[in-house]
Amino acid sequence: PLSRSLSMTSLSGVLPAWEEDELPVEDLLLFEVAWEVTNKVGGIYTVIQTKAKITVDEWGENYYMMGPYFEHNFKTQVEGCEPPNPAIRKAMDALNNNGCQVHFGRWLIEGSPFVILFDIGSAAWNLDRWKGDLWETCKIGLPYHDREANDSLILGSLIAWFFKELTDQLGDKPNVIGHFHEWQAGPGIILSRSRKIPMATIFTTHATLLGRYLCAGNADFYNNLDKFNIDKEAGERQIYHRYCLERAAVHCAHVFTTVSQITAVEASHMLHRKPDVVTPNGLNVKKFSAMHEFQNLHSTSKARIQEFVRGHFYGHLDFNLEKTLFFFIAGRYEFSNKGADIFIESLSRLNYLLRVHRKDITVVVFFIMPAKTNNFNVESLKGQAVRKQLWDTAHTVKEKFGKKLYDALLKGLIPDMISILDQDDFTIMKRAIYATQRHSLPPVTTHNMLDDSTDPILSNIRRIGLFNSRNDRVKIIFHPEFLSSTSPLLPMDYEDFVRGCNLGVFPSYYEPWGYTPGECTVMGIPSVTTNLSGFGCFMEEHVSDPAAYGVYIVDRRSRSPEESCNQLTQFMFTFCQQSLRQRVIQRNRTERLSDLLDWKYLGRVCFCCTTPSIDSIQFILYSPISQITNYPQRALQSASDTSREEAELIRCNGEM
Ligand code: 1S3
Repeated sequence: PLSRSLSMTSLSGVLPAWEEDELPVEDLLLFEVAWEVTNKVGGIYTVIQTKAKITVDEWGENYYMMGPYFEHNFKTQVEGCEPPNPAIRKAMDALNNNGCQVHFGRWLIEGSPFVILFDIGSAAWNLDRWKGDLWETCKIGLPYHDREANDSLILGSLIAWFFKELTDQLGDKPNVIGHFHEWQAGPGIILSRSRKIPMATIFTTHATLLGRYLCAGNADFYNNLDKFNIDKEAGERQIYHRYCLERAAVHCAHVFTTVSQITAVEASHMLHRKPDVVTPNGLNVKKFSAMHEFQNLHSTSKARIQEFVRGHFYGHLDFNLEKTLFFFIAGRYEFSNKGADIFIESLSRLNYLLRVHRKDITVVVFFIMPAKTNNFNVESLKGQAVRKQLWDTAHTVKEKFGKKLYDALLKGLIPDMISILDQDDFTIMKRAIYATQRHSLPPVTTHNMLDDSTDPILSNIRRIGLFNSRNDRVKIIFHPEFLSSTSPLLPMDYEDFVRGCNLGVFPSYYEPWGYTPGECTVMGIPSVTTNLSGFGCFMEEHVSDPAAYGVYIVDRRSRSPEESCNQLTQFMFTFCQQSLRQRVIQRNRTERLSDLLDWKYLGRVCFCCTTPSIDSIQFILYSPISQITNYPQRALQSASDTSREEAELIRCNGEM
């Protein structure tokens, strides 16, 4: 199963051209190293987690993921077991016998990949010595106060040690590939290469440190890529040592990859190496047997969001929920990098447009970005309690009403509907209604914020004055915590929540790829992205009219922030004017794009294998899309396949 056909010709200047049919690779071992293996921090977790299934399908027991061990993560996500490969067992034993704990198991996600997890704490006593080794090797010094950098050195030292033990075990033909992600995995590749461990290495960057910092600092980044004095910029931001780790890792790798063309250009300037190949991020796309099933799921999830909104706006529920659209932004809380700044500004303009044009549409906008909080606030919890109480009251009265009506019908009478209720029923209903009175506006945030007065989202909401007042057509709910199905407030996981929304809005300025709009797409939910995000550029390249498929791309590259804001406002205002029917058709179109993002295509691996050693290098590559046969792009010739859309629409009845 590990023999594959190759059909690649030439790829880039540094890579060889080849044309072979079968490769004898049964004993080839692939190790994927990332800080986010079993440990969710950001987008890299999504990459490795969604890719696991197809990688395991292809590599079977020759594929292993490596990362840091955290007791809680291990207990909740991993099933411990014995490594099937004796060489791996021996390499682990060598570390364990020297007081550094290494754990093995299957990660309980789709594909159940093997994971090898290294306990940083158990090896921390080596830190000073390993810092010395790093300095001797490449003259990079790590300050004592940077915990993240120190931890990455401990992880990297353990991993390089493991690879040394493993390749010693494997003898003449080690056949080992290490694929390292992001700067935190950098020390592992630097040390493995400097110790001349016979293995092939790949380094993938998902963002550059300097790119992220410079963009967050409001630099005109993309117009000045070639002008930055990068050493100086890194030094001024006190990340010089991290930047050195990142740059060294990039230059040590046999193959350097990144996730989008825009980040490839950035890396050429910020890290001084042009990536050998761009590997766009995919998703594990689930197809339903019934075409319209995702529309039904939208309907069910939307009803759950509506329930939450009923509670949150109790006493102020003077807008029609059937004419309410749900928009959201979600992700790592990087205010301007993720475009929350222009989103808030555009919401203010959208509110104005909806009011002056007297539209009866209301837009409820969710901000799902984790910030420091001190739990849910009382007002939000009370809202859900009040809603529940009203529901219980209605239910009690309904039961009594139904029973009396039934008795009357049995006697052949049609009773006077009002007289069927007695005084007690009216009393409990009045008390329930009185309980819904409130003297404050529905809260903007669902939690007690620790930095309430300086928080950028709240500060900007205060500036534009969108406080959920009755006249506002745009209402705001800031949920500063990732969603969870066990939450007492909004008990939905992220996927269900996305399915229930109408539009995801991600107007990022700095976004090497950007999974959020892609996740919307595969669930058939339209979204806004930008031409500065890897995803947005990918869609522009592969779909002739992305907006027709519900992918709106804001131009943040050649327009001023003011112009981008206006464009975003127009996208949202136009979206608000769509009829229910148009939204259903658009969702069908959006969902049709999902194949483009499937790892089934994007994860196809081709490789050229020679006897591995430092001198004769193995290359492992994802196919560039242009070389994948049957890439579904060809199915997207026309956005106006009306007969098919009509048929799909007929199958989707009910409120959407
Ligand atoms: C990074 O995570 P982020 O949200 O910090 O890696 C992701 C996976 O490649 C990518 O989608 C995202 O744009 C990057 O920023």
